[in-house]
This record gives sequence, C-alpha cells and structure tokens, in this order.
Amino acid sequence: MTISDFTLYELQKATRNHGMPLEGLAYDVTPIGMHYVLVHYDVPYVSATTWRLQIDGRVARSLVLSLDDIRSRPRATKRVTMECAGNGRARLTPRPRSQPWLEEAVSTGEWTGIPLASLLQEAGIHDDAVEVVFTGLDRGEQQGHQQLYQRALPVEEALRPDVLLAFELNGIALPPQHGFPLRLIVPGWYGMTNVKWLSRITVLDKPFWGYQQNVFYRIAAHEDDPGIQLSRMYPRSLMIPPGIPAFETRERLVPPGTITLRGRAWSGWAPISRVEVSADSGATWAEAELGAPSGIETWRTWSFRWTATEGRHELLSRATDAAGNVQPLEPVWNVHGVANNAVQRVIVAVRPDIEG
Ligand SMILES: Nc1nc2c(c(=O)[nH]1)N[C@H]1C(S)=C(S)[C@@H](COP(=O)(O)O)O[C@H]1N2
Ligand SMILES: [Mo]
Repeated sequence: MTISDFTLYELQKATRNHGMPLEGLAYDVTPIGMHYVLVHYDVPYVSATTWRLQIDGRVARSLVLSLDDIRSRPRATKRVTMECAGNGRARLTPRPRSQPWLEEAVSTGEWTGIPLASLLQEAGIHDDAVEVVFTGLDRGEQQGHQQLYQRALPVEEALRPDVLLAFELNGIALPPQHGFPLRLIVPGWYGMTNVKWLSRITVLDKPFWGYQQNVFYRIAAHEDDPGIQLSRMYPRSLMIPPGIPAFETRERLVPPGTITLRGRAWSGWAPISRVEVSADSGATWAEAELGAPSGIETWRTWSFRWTATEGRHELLSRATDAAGNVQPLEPVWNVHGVANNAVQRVIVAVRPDIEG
C-alpha cells in the first residue's frame, strides 16, 4: 500500500471519520474519543429542549416523546461491540470508493437507554407489522439518492429485549458525533443498523425500501446483483499492536524473546469459540488461549505466547464462532467493499537493538 493510491475523495472521508487506534483494543470498554466514528452526511445540531421522537405507522397509538419523557423510564445499560460494515474496505483491489478503513472501525461502548420493545408495546404494534423503520435527522445525497438516513429491522429483531434506544455512552450524554440525543443499539449487527440522531420510528406492514437498506450495505458481486443484505457482523480477530511502532511505516518493532500477543475477537452470529495465531504468514497455526466467554454482544479477549526470533515476521490471528463461521485468509471483493473480514496481517521486525 502506498499513500498515493488514496484519492482526495477518500481523504475527505478519512479526516471526518476516524477509527479506534488499535492500541485501544487493550480496553474492555473503548474510552469516549477513541470509539470509532462513521458519519455519512453532517453531524446535525440538535437542541435537547425542542427535539422529539415520533412513533407511528401500524400502531394503535402514535407517540411523541421528549428527551425527559424517555430518560424518566426504566433504563438498561449494555456493553456492545460495534463494527462498521466497511471495516477492511481499503484492503480490497480495486478499492470501492467510500470510507477507506483498514481494520480500525470497531469499538465497544457501554450504552444506556430504554428497551425499544417497551416503547413499541406502549404504542401497540398491529399484528400485520413486518418491519420497523428508524429515521435519523441527518440528510444528504448518495449515488444520486437524496435521503434522510434510514434503516429498517424486521419486527422480531426490533422486539428483542436487548435492543436499546440509547441516550448515554460510557455514563455521559451521547456526544454529538455518536448520535445525540438518541440512537438505536442492536447488539450483534453491523454499525449501519445503529441509527443515530433518531427522530422517527415507523412500523410498516410491508418491507421497507431505502438506499441504506437495498442499494448500499449489500454484498454484491456487481452493481445489478441483488446480493445479500447485511445484518450481523462476521467474525474477526484483531491484535493489540505488539512492541513499538516505527513512525514512518507503523511496522512493529520488538526485541527477540518470548512475548505475549493479545487481542480481541467478536462475531454477531454466535459466540467466539476459537482463535488461532500464525507467526509465519499463515503456513502454520496454533491455538490462542481465550479469555472469559462472551456472547454475540461483546468482544472476547485472547492471548498467545510467541517466541520472537530475529528477522521480519507476519503475524496473523483468525477467529471462528460457534456457528462455524471462520475468517477467510484473503479478502472477498464486492461492489461496496463491505464485510471484508479477511485476517489481519501484522508485520513485526524482531531486532536485538529494540529495548524490551
Ligand atoms: N443517522 C445516522 N446513523 C448512523 C450513521 C449515519 O451516517 N447517520 N452511520 C452508521 C454507520 S455506517 C455506523 S458504522 C455507525 C457508527 O457509529 P459511531 O459513529 O457512533 O461509531 O453509525 C450508524 N448510524
Ligand atoms: Mo458503518
């Protein structure tokens, strides 16, 4: 990869949106400010006093709620790992034109809010309800489609007890870039599901059609391929960068000897059941030790004792979940550059002059 490969178009996005520096994998909960950010259009300015949430469509009673109304209800807090579906996009050749993530578009937040199901029950959703549409306040144009940011969930998913309408991240009011004053949190699903700056929740008796649902966020082999709509996160494992970085290349420098490699793995389909590590570019693999089990909601820690010998090495880690999904060794290209969960490759130079 050379920097000149990247276009001004991508740089404009990369300077607005930011990833989690991978040393942030050391934290169970990503500190605010290190949590990755992805904003399609502009961060809307929202006044907490005039903002309202509207719930309508196939419901017995439409509701209009203020932030105080929402905050006064029984609340719940959930630790949730969120990953952008475009994570890994910049590794594809040719590179689809969008936010050029390498591997850093993942974080874990502690989200506080009210269960979505409680509001839907209060509104009384009709038996013919099929999907629930979430509309944000942000608006823009993408591929000629002018739109408010909208995504839908099947009713069964919307009624899951762990789905939240969140007004806090890590114990403070949502920062503007993370969706102030209210956002959706759907554990296990890719980032685009978690609609920020929510203004409206609409219950439909037929499937929703929208740009962010049916055009983008599909794994499609070519533009006209209907492909598959994305939902849950495919498994991925990442390593806390070992040793120290070289400023120019960000290659890792470590002294010879035994070191413990550590990282995190997650999957939205089933709990992580296995992580393997290769210290020879994938020729041989060995089992990493897994930390405490986690469900589909949060990442799981892993560790691996590695005897570093002088020279350059390519370190890989590969996650498998309990449903049998495993990370591919090579990226699988698709039009929008989504769901590329190919294994990460970390180049390490082992040198005796590096201080331990
Ligand atoms: N309203 C709205 N919601 C949105 C987005 C957006 O652009 N507008 N981006 C989505 C995408 S693609 C991702 S990956 C997550 C990112 O959430 P974060 O910025 O809080 O990490 O928000 C999702 N929710
Ligand atoms: Mo995303």
